[in-house]
Amino acid sequence: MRMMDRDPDGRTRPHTPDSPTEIPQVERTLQNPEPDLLHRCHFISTYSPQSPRPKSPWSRPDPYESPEDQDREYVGFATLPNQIFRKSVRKGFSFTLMVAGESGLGKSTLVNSLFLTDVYKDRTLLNAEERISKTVEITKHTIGFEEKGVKLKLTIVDTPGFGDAVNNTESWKPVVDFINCQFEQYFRDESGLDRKNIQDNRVHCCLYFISPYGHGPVDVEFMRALHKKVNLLPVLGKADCLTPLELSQKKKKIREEIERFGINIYQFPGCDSDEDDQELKDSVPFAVVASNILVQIKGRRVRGRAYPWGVVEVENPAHSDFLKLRNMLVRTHMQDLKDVMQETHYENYRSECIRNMTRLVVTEKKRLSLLM
Ligand SMILES: Nc1nc2c(ncn2[C@@H]2O[C@H](COP(=O)(O)OP(=O)(O)OP(=O)(O)O)[C@@H](O)[C@H]2O)c(=O)[nH]1
Ligand SMILES: [Mg+2]
Repeated sequence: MRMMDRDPDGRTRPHTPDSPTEIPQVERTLQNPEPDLLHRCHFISTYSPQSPRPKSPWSRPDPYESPEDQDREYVGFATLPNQIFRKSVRKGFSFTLMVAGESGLGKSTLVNSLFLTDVYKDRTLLNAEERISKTVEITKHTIGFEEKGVKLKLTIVDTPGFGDAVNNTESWKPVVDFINCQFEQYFRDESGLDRKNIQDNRVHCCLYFISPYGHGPVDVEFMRALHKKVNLLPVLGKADCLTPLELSQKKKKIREEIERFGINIYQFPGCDSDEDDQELKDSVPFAVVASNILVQIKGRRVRGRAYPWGVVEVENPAHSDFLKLRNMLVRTHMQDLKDVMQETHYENYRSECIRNMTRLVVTEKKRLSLLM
């Protein structure tokens, strides 16, 4: 194996395993093509649909390429991140996203919009509008994506919305049970003999939908039941129902209540700069608009909601925080969400399990010693 690269002037420097061309620039090419749901409408829009090209965190893949490095001698461990990168790409990535909240707030529609695919395409329903129907039980859909050679296995956990029953207390219970069940399964598997083929279905993030028309004690109760078990991100569904002023007032009120009721939502650890981080924090709860319909505006096809007075474009930052949410989930914080799940939520579950098991063993020992 060649370990050293030779510069044109003959000096050697540590071999960098990846060439820049191998580094994926995340640019979407769909494996699952868009369902052709074209609705023809013509409205004026100044918005350009091109979202900025995703930035690679590996913008300098060769850590020894700068001219000032050429005169120095190195051992070569600055290539370690590249080695991890190569291994991760080979293995592929997985992510499990859950949606929860009141019924009819657009949870199922949003997950379809987020990943530019039809999560529910296996359903045999009549037309595009009916493709997503009311969610009546917790469902899991797994989709495989590939972008620029990077594989992602995405699992969507859709939960039935609450609010239809007369009594909505403990509506969070099935959702919490589901999260616990995944932890339990993982705990059992990782304590077993065959740890190579563990199916990891633990939930990395839960988008909790809050109604634009008003929120109440059930939302607080629901979020408090979830916040110590999962990375909780509140979102304001159907944000097109609010004016910009109403929206900012509503967001402020929700942030205050989250603080007042001691709800621990997912904390952004900081990404490219603290400014980005602050912007994300100020956007909570993300105000989202979702649609499964493609609308034609001045020759462009965009995901949107067509009203008699105009079109709400899902991916237009002036219309909703949809892009901010998706960028955060996919481009900037996916790995952190996974780390926090593993290091905080799962670790809490695991230590609680071990404490309970130890307690049981001690009690049993005491009981046996009394019998003797
Ligand atoms: N105005 C508006 N309507 C939306 C939006 N997103 C979805 N809808 C509509 O709201 C209705 C309910 O959407 P769903 O995605 O089924 O809602 P849900 O939260 O999954 O509902 P449950 O499965 O009953 O919990 C559908 O008619 C959608 O077209 C949105 O952002 N704005
Ligand atoms: Mg649904």
